[in-house]
Amino acid sequence: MALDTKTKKTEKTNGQVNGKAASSLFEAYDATSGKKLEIVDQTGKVIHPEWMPELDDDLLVEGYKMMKYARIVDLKAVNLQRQGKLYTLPVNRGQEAAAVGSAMALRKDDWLVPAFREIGAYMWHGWPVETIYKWYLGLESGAVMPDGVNSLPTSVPISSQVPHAAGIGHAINYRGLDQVVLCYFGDGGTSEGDFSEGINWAAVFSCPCVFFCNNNGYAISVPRELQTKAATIAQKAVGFGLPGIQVDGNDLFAVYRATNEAVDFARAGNGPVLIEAVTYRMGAHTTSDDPTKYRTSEEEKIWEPRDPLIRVKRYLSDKNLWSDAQETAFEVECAAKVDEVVSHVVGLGSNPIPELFENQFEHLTNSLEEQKADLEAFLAWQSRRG
Ligand SMILES: Cc1ncc(C[n+]2csc(CCOP(=O)(O)OP(=O)(O)O)c2C)c(N)n1
Ligand SMILES: [Mg+2]
Repeated sequence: MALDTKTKKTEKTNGQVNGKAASSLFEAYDATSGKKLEIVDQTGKVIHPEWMPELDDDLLVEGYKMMKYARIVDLKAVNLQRQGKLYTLPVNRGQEAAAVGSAMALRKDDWLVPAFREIGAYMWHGWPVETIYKWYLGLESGAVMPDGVNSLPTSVPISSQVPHAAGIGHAINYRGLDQVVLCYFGDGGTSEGDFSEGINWAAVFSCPCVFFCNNNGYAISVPRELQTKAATIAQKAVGFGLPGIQVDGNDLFAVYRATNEAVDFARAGNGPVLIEAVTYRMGAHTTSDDPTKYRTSEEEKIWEPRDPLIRVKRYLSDKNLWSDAQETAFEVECAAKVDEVVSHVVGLGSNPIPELFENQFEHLTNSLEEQKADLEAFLAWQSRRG
């Protein structure tokens, strides 16, 4: 790895910027401390005012609205799938604070590198709902980066996006740009080789990457405790030589505070940070999964009152920034927007065959040519059969 990268504007020394500690937060919540950053509790009360981020009221309301909108988009998608109108899709419910709170820390020109359970982050960063539903329909157009949105599409092969994020970070350094990459993956994803290879590369070359683990307790049916012997996912940062922090992933404020700090740290040229957001997948893994086979309803009930939307709403209501009447009106507005999208996306059909194959390589390989011919023959046979 003898590549030379153009160094950025700040001097770098082991987690410090120009000789000063880069972040007192990362020191106070060091990955080995066993501490988890929590700022606002379930009742909407600020329990750690010293870490309360400076969040403009309007921005906070926008963040809450995005969480709510993402929830509505997700629930609608699950309903449509149950009616056979969309294909298998990952259920997002419960992870809205982790998705939105983290994406809120990005600038518009920063890069988003998602896994597949971050609807709120997609939407905050500029992906239209329409594209998200197209992806759930299996359409290639659902994976095309919208103009002006710096984001890779959904990545289903677990953690395969982590080296991509490192690569984007490397390119940012090489070109001397001022951007940051926010890369998501799950707790299960931290067992993959790509996770280690990507983070190691980013660490060695001080790539401006924030690695964000949505620890939702499970990798399909495998509980987090069986996934790794590490006490926390955040601790894994130590071996790579970078700051790691565990946060309450259902606390929008904690997620935003930590990600914002990590983004600043990375942008200043200090290299990557690993954030572990402890959350819970309230729904099934995907619409093809049955969680009753591997977890108890008692456990699900424990997480119900920890729903990330509840505490932001309580916080906002206590400050008279949001009311039940506004909530109802907003729900109606979102439902209408989603219905409008659904009315022209659902029923678009499946991929035209050329699109399915031609987006892969400039020239099709021999085996892809054969597969394409086989598929065309099969479809012709199917239509003759009626
Ligand atoms: C390389 C690879 N192996 C296996 C799978 C099948 N698979 C899909 S999701 C998943 C679990 C992922 O768990 P986690 O990383 O915790 O993310 P979560 O689904 O909980 O958001 C697995 C094993 C896959 N998509 N890619
Ligand atoms: Mg998981």
